[in-house]
Amino acid sequence: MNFNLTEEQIMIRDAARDFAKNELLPGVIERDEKQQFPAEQIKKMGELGFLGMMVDPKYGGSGLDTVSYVLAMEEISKIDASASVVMSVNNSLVCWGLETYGTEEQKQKYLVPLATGEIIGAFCLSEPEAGSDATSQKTTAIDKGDHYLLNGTKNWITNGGTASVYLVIAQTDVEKGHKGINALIVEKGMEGFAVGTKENKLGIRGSDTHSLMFTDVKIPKENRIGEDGFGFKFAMKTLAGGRIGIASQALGIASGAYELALKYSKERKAFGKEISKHQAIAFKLADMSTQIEAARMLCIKAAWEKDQKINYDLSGAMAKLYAADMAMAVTVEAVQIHGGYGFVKEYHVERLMRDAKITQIYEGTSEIQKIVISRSILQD
Ligand code: COS
Repeated sequence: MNFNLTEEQIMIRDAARDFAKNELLPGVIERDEKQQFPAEQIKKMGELGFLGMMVDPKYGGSGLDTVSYVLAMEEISKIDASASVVMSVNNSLVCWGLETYGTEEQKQKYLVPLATGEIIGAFCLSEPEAGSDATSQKTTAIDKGDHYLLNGTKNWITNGGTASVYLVIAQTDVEKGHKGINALIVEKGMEGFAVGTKENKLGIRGSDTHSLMFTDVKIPKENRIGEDGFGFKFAMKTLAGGRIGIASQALGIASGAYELALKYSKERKAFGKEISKHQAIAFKLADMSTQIEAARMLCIKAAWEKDQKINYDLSGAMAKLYAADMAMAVTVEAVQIHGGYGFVKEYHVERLMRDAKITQIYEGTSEIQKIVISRSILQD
């Protein structure tokens, strides 16, 4: 067993750290307040290869491993989780899904501009009445011979307004249940496709979350991913990797808040000494750093398994469950260590606390991760 990172992995982590400090930190509070999408910053992330990190260079990607992706996601998320969710969705869900299951034509047409960050993508599974219960899709894609006719609504779609390409999960044959679901590539601007108003959110407020409405949108058959009826498996496979990305986001949110709390605790004095010298605070920091390290190990293990082509459904779910719950707890403690300052925006930790909450909800709630984990450990 080797816990050392490679030189390349260290280089990627440091590049992401520098980028986050230099490019994402300025204006992060304002973007959160104004719900402003970090458009310029995302463009630069694309130029640096952060939006197609694991994609083969022949399709415009950086050709890196998943461990490097986890390291970069942690660094970006320490500073700006609104930017890191764009990175996670584009890498783990959209690029990975297309590269793994797309046709050569789909890869040339969609994956190349997505991996280079020329455009960004969105993954559309959740609906007003189907989030956790993902087989209950109400959006329909009726087979019309050479095309599908897409109708329905998708909810809470990250990159909903800014994406150019959308991977949409829809029901073609109700009688076949989950085996009658398809994944379709939808382009912005297709007739009958409308983007709803932007959601006003508790956290990750810089990210661009919308409902999407489809009314008789004609999707050519060549835009279906995989065989007829593969859509649900596609969603499950894709989300399994997505969970490693969101686990790393939660890890970064927690470690960002912890680093701020650690620094503050060494500066702030109370009762004649730095608060870090009071055991009540020192023990909080001890717990926080231990939990962060445990989450980091789970994230890296899941990433390593993915790189080794070992099934990572279980390790990814464990990483996401633990990291998300940990991020919520650690960010609350980071606010507590900051006292009154923690409650005001300038100190960043209140934002990180708000950002942490979504990691327990999207790409499978903590409860869904427990279903995945318990089914896996209980199967014969
Ligand atoms: N990889 C491949 N196939 C998978 C899979 C995975 N990780 N997980 C499930 N499947 C397959 C099953 O094997 C089954 O196919 P077969 O009937 O051919 O065996 C099919 O998918 C249906 O699975 P299952 O019967 O387990 O479905 P359930 O309705 O019980 O739901 C959960 C399973 C809860 C795991 C699934 O609905 C889920 O992940 N929900 C959360 C979705 C989510 O993350 N939503 C957030 C929206 S994205 S922000």
